[in-house]
Amino acid sequence: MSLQLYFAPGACSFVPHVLLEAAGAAFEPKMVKLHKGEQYGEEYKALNPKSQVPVLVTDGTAITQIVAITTFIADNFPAAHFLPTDLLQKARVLQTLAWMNNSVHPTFTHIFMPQKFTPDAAAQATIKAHNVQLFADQLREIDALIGQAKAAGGTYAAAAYGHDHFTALDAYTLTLTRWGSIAGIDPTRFTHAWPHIQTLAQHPSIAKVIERERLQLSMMAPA
Ligand SMILES: N[C@@H](CCC(=O)N[C@@H](CS)C(=O)NCC(=O)O)C(=O)O
Repeated sequence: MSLQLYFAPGACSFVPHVLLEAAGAAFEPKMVKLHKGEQYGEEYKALNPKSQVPVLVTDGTAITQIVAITTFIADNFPAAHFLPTDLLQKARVLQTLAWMNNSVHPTFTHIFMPQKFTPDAAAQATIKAHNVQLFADQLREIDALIGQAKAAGGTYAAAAYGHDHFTALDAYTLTLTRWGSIAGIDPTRFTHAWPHIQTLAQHPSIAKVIERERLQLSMMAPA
């Protein structure tokens, strides 16, 4: 199986990027420069007409959407235990992954790209400020999930659902909490998620992706 992952540094594509490394998959990382608008070029739009990363190309066929891509990776690399085999546990991991992707992630889009939602500059400032509050609440929910996983004696987020393995939930927690720091939400206030992310960043496969994407875990200026 040939695999190419189209990713942008620091974007949500970090989630499948880390899963592929953690699975030990042979894949070709293909960087897309979102700040240069490469996603709007005809070549990229032939791959993903929605002009977004990530895209996983497998044997010439493109798959989009994090939930679909990470499920595909989990199914192809079962030894990595990225999804539980128990159907109830699997549904609960997917319910939280879907929430991160369809609710938490778009909140940040309202902060980072308010111009997508209105051309009015004053309204953009209102949208941004409102969504910073929403995002902080959502990050608190994620923090509580990690707290639940740890209280259950687990190491990884999905331990909250009885599946103590590294999953897309951990990778997304890192990405969303890091994005919070871009929005001025201090990640150190998340007493479960912040230490969790720092530990994750030490794992060789995750460290490799952090290095390839040249990421800092927190974008807050040191106090
Ligand atoms: N629901 C989509 C979200 C993808 C998405 O929002 N990608 C962003 C980066 S995090 C993007 O490519 N944005 C480029 C743009 O909007 O121009 C997924 O799961 O793949």
